[in-house]
Amino acid sequence: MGSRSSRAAVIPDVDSIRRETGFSQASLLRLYQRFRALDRSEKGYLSRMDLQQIGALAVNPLGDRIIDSFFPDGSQRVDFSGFVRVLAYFRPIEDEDTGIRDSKQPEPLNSRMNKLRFAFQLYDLDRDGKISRQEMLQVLRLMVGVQVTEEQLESIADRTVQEADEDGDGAVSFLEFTKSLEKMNIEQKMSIRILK
Ligand SMILES: [Ca+2]
Ligand SMILES: [Ca+2]
Repeated sequence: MGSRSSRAAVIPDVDSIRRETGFSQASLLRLYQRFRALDRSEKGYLSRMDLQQIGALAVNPLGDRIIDSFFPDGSQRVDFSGFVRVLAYFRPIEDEDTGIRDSKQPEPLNSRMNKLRFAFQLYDLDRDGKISRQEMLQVLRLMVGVQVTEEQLESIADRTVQEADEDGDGAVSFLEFTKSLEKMNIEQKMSIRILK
């Protein structure tokens, strides 16, 4: 047990991962330990089943969809950098992030806009850039409990789409999505503390 990764240097590509995700060395080290603990059979990657052990995802109604996003091209394994890249969207916005940023640097993954983009693609299953009434209905089905009838769900889906749909094409574009969530504290809702 003694030799088990106590230094960030053991993490493959640690510097580029840190630049891309904004996680500190210390956080990356803890995430790496978490990654290795989740990887119970020491495969060097995580499967869908490994990720299902994460409590914050298990209790999230969209947990399965979030887990899907760890496997963007249909592969069934995610390595450490892929794991951290998704988690970076959920990184709480800390005080240190509000400081002056080099304008040449890309927008951090946990910015409000990137969190919104990530949330949007959880809805937009067919990736056509719009949330259709049907896609809205599918998300509501996951989020709302069994006490709501199908008919009620359909009317909630209709109303939700109608309220956000400014150009009247019957679907919610990303821009309409961001506007409809303007008043919602997405930064907080899209923050999952994976580290205790
Ligand atoms: Ca769509
Ligand atoms: Ca629209």
